Order: sequence, then structure tokens, then C-alpha cells
Amino acid sequence: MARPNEEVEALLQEYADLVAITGGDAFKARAYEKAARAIGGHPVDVATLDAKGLQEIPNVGKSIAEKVVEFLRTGRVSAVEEVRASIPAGVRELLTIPTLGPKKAMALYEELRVSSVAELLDAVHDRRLRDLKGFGPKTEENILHGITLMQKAGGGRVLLSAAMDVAEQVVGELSRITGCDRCAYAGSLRRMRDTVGDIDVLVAAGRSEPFMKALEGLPYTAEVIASGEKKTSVRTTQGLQVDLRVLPPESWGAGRLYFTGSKAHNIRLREMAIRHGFKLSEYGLFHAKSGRKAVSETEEEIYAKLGLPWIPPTLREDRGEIAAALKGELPEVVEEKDIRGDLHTHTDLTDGVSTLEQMVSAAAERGYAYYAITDHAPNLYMQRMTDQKILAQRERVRALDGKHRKMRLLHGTELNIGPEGDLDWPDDFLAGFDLCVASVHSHFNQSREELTRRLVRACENPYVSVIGHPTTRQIGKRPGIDADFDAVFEACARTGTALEVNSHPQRLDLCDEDILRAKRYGVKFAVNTDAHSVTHLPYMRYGVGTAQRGWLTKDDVINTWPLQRLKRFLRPPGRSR
Ligand code: DGT
Ligand code: CA
Ligand code: CA
Ligand code: ZN
Repeated sequence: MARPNEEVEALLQEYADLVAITGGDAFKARAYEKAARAIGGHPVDVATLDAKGLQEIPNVGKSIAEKVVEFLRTGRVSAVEEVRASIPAGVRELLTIPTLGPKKAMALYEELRVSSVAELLDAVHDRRLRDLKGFGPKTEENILHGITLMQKAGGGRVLLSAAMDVAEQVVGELSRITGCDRCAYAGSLRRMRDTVGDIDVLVAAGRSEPFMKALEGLPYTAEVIASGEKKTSVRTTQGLQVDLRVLPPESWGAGRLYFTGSKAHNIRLREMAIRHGFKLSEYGLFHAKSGRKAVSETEEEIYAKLGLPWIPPTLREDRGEIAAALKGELPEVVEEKDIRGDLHTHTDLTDGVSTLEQMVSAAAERGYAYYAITDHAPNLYMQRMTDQKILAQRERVRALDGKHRKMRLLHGTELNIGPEGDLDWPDDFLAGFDLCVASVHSHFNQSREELTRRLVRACENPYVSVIGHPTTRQIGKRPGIDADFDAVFEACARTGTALEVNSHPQRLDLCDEDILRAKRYGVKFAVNTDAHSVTHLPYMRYGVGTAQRGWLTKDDVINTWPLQRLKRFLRPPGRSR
């Protein structure tokens, strides 16, 4: 169940797309898009606001506020229904292809009468798109890729954050029931995979019935898929499956181990158990000969009997963690409490929705020792950044520094890596920042050579300390760019440039496997949120989970370091600063 703010955000975004596709006012479409983002990032639940309260949200005017009120009261908005009805359902289906914007979707419908994904596939194969203005072979390729992505997302996996929201609510509800000894989630969610197929919840209790009944009766349970004494499965109103298993309390550790997975990790453990004369199941570790139980209550005891230390769930992917554990070489993975600050964040000076003051005080509440503000630079033209604006912001940042306990503020920017690897400002201007993040935001379809050179050039700039969201992937929407990342990682190591692990649940970029690869080059990392609102700062947990899946330790992550060490990394003495 999305929060009301997110539901409203999705609805207004859809309206903006529909306005654009029906050839409506581009200004109006943009206004709805801005309002959608502002509401999505607004810290107060919109369901608690009236029309007047809504209008206090930036970019929300009277007419938008009225639509939101209508939605909150009736679950629908007549204006949205109207435009929906004016567009064939197939064209709306086209809009769900992640690589196809509203303009192109409309052109396909008007020029070629394409009104479904199937018809679009036919048109691509018949090469009918090539005759359309603004379409080329590259567009075809993108469209085909988009359709593949969409069909993959149709496999029903959801973003880690969406699954986490549901799981935490379910665990909260079930924990309150009398007789609940323990309750926790397991599966890919506990391993912090970037997407989750279904949610596995475990309860330790003597009787299972009250828990099964409670799950079936939750307000967001839409359908009961299977109902039994040991396991019940339901589907939520948002289409997410939740599997609940109730275990006897003495089997808690064995059950948690089994249902956390991964399957491949479990198989390795079972093989080890057999070699040690045991049998491992979700009920415990048993002596193979006598069938007598050895241990079952905690994961630690089971690992210990197999001669292993406890292995963090984020490492349980059969990527060598058992061999490392046997050698005593398991990494001590970075934890959220180790993070001393966030090095990539935005404010409403560009496309953020919270003010500088709001972002800074929310960061201070998180107990950070330092915090960097890195708004977009001028080459991302939509953001209208100027030298004057960023310098004025610097004054405000300096004035705020020290006002929040001991948290120190860094003034930075997120530069745009241009098609040639060029950056927004000359070096002497960059020298004025405490920190420069540099990221790719456009020209994703350049050749592999061009993309690689672009990223390597950015690394080579002495003022660039972090490469933001390095592959630019957006989960379920857009694949990462096709650069030679081995060359990029090598350049990062050589130039002392950190790679970002972007914590936004839609990005998680670098992903676990890329992190593992980059780490072999001796690269350092920065786990950042790229927050555009105070509500995004807590996304840090997802970045840290991803960093753990990439086997990163505190030492690998520059924003766990004390400020002085971080500053030396940002401004090494050899560089001309
Ligand atoms: P998901 O839901 O696709 O994101 O991935 P998981 O890992 O949560 O997989 P799921 O929900 O099918 O099963 C949860 C855990 O239960 C899985 O990680 C390991 C365990 N498990 C499930 N089926 C098997 C199996 O056939 N053999 C073994 N050893 N473990 C299994
Ligand atoms: Ca699962
Ligand atoms: Ca499952
Ligand atoms: Zn960016």
C-alpha cells in the first residue's frame, strides 16, 4: 500500500502524461509534474490536509489542491477519468513502456494507428517506424529494450523499498498479537536484494491460527491465495504476495536461516551439514544417525555447529561467503550506524522539494557528523542554475554551518558529465567547492567508447571526487549505460575518485555485482541518498544494504570516515587546489 502522498504523486504524474499525449498545454503538463513531485516528497501525509493546507505545498495551486481533495474523498478525479476515456486503452498501455515518452506514443497512434504493445512490436518488425519523423534505428532499439524491461517488471518483482514498507507494517501488526514470541521478515527482503518477488514473514508462536487470521484480515489484504496451519499466503491491494509461516519457538533460528535463503546459500549449508554428519532443515540441525536435534534456536548456534561464524544475510548469495568464513576472511560489512554523513543531496534551489534549512535540520536529526549540499549545475538546463545562485547558496550554507549541534556542512555540486566528458564550470570555479559529484544525465545512447571516455575524463578532473549513480540505471525503467566499466573502475582507482552507491530505491547504483567488481580495483565508495526531499534521507538504509551485498567494509566507504580523513580524500595534497 503506497502512502497517500505516493498515490497522489502517481495520479498527478499520469495526468501530466495524459495532458502531454493529448497535445495539451506543455506548461500545464509541467505544472502537474512539478506538483506530483512536490507532493510525493512532502513530509506530511496529504490525507490529513484540507484544500488550504494542500496549497501550502510548493507548486500546488488551487485547481491541483481541489483534485487532490476529490481523490482523497472519492478515490478518483473526474478530470483524470475524462482524459483517460479520451485515449484508447492501448495508447495508455504504450505509455507504460519505460523508454517511450508521451510524444512518441501519440505519434505512433496518430500516424500509424498503433494502439497496443503487440501492434507496436509488429510495426517495429515491419520497419514502419523508420518513416516517422523523430524515429530512427536507435529509437527502435530503445523501444524493443523498453518492452523487454516492461515484460520483465511484469514478472511481478517490486522495488526493495515498496516491499519494506509492507513488510514493516505486517511485522508491526503481527508482533502485537498475544502469544507472539518473535516476528520478523526473511527472504530476499532480509538479504536486501534490489527487487523482491514476494515477502516472507515468520512468526514464532505456539498457535498459528490468530496470526493467519490477522494476516487475512489486514485492511490491505485483497485476496487470500492459500490458507493453512503452517503457511498462509495473501495478495495485497497493490498486488504484492505475502507468505506467512508460523514456527514453533524452538525452531526460530533454523526457520529464519532456511527462509532467509538464498536458496544457493542454503544448499551449500546443507552440503556442509551432511559432511559433518548432520541433517539441516527449517526445523533445526539434526544428528544424521540418531535423528536427535543438535541445535535450532538461533542462527548463530547453527552456523557455529558447522564451524562457521554467523554470516550477515546480505552476504548469503553463494558468492564465496562460506569459503571466506571458513578462512576467517568474512568482511566486516559497513552498517548504517557507521555512516557519518550524506555526500549527495539536493534542495529546492534546483529540483529538490525541501529547502536548504529543512534538509540540513533533517540531516542533523539523523545524527550526522557532516552533510553535503550538492545541487545541480548549469548544464542541466531545466534546473536554471547560475554562478550567482550557487554562490549565494554557499553563503547560506556557511551561515548555517555550526548551527546544528556539531554537524559540519560541505558546499558541493552535482556536475553534469557532458557528451565529451566536459563539465559545467572551469576548474578555477570548481576549486571553490568543498566537494564535486559528477554524473551522467543525458546522451545515454552514445557508443561504448564515447561513454567510457566520458566517464574516464570526469574521473581525471582533479576536482571531481565522486561519480554519481555511475551506470544511470533505473530499475524497471532504464538499463545502465553501456560503458566499459572495468576501464572506469581502473580510472577511479588511479585518480582517487570514489564511486557512488546511490541509495535511491529506484537506482541502487552501483548495484551489488558492480560494487564487487569495482572493489577489486581498489576503488573507494560513497553511499549517498541523492535526496530531493527530507523524506529521502532515510533511503540510506537501502544504499548500505546494497554496499553490504557488495562486501564493502567501513574502510571502503569514504562517508564513514572522520571529517579530517574525508577532507584529505576530497583534497589530496598532490592536487592543485
Ligand atoms: P524472491 O521472493 O523471489 O525475491 O526471493 P526469495 O529468496 O525471498 O525466495 P522465496 O520467497 O521463493 O523463498 C524464500 C526463501 O526460502 C529462499 O530464499 C530460500 C528458501 N527456499 C525456498 N524454496 C527453497 C528450496 O527449494 N530449497 C531451499 N534450500 N531453500 C528454499
Ligand atoms: Ca520472497
Ligand atoms: Ca516466498
Ligand atoms: Zn544525478
